[in-house]
Amino acid sequence: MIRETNEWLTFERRFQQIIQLSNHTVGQNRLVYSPNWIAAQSALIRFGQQIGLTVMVDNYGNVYLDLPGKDDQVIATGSHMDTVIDGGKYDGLYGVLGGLQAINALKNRLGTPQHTLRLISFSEEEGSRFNITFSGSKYYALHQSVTALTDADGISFEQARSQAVKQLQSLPNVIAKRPAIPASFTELHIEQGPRLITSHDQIGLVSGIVGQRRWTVTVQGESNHAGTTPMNERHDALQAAVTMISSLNQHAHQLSDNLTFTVGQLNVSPNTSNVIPGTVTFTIDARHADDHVLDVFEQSINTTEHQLADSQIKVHFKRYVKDSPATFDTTLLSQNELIAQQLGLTSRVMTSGAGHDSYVVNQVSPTTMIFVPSEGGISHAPNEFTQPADLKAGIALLMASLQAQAY
Ligand code: HGY
Ligand code: MN
Ligand code: MN
Ligand code: MN
Repeated sequence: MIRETNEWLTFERRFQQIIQLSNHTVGQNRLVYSPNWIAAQSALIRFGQQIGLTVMVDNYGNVYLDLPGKDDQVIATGSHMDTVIDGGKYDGLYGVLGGLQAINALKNRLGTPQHTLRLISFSEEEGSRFNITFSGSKYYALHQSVTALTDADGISFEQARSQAVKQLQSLPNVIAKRPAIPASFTELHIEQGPRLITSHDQIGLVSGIVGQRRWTVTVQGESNHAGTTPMNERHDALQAAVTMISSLNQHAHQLSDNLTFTVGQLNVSPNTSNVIPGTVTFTIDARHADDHVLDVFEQSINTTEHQLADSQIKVHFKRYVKDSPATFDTTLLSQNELIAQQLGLTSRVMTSGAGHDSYVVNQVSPTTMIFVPSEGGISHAPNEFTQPADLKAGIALLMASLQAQAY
């Protein structure tokens, strides 16, 4: 287990340092390539160099900290550094600093491993600044690049990326490089849901991830005067959006209890109290373990436009995420199940309702995830919290799993 000595205090110190760097109005705010994000990745590079790891940064700002082994096979762990807006403290960051802690502890106890141990801090996972998810792990694992995208302020992905990467790659003793894919990848992450707390298990061993699709929807009506336009002569984009959203919500419930349907973002234009909204844009996030259910739901999205009473209202859907359900490596999972028992940790096998970089790395390398409980099942919110004892248990299991693979 992680000793109560300065090792744990070091983890907490590193954790607090990065949390301080990223506090927003109420929660964490480390949008990819933002100053907070650059400061956090720079702090991680410093932490890695302080313990003698070699540091690589690739052209998307993924940070790689290596403990070189006797041969060049790589056993990797890691997670992501970006957050949602006003997010929690643990989503992503726990897996990055927990992975560093595990590698640091193994180095202290066992010295040079047979295989290289790598910590990866992926640049972006959430899709909370640009309309794309997993851009960092897709660049590393799939060699995929991002096409032209701009954020809400009109800043291009390319401009934000090149400026931020230039800063990181110009730090002392940083090698500008995208290393090869690993022989295995294990991501330590909070569950972000209520199941471990409900079942009173300390550890979640993740067998796979549900399918996920995201759309941006544009509803085009006609702006007009709020006081002089008769109710039967309006083309109110917001009323149309509300009608569509509530009928889609109803349809999602009818299709399956396990189909999650979320409208997280909604913008009204011109967003003025005495003007009938002319344009409304909103997002849809839909997830389910069965791609067929998502297909049926997607068909219903396309038909809601025709259900609108006002034919003058135009609706445009643009899907920007379509990820099918994924199954993780069973050998790594069974190995972790055994190790958890040996460590006296209670565990359960489960799927993930949240997306993760592991979804991408799993396409090229044997991958598994280790979950720890989220108090109250809360995540993507400032009161996201995990008990220190649970944080330690997750790191101890990760450490033993990496030791079994790399030494
Ligand atoms: O949205 C998700 O599922 C993840 O937290 N990015
Ligand atoms: Mn995450
Ligand atoms: Mn997240
Ligand atoms: Mn993730």
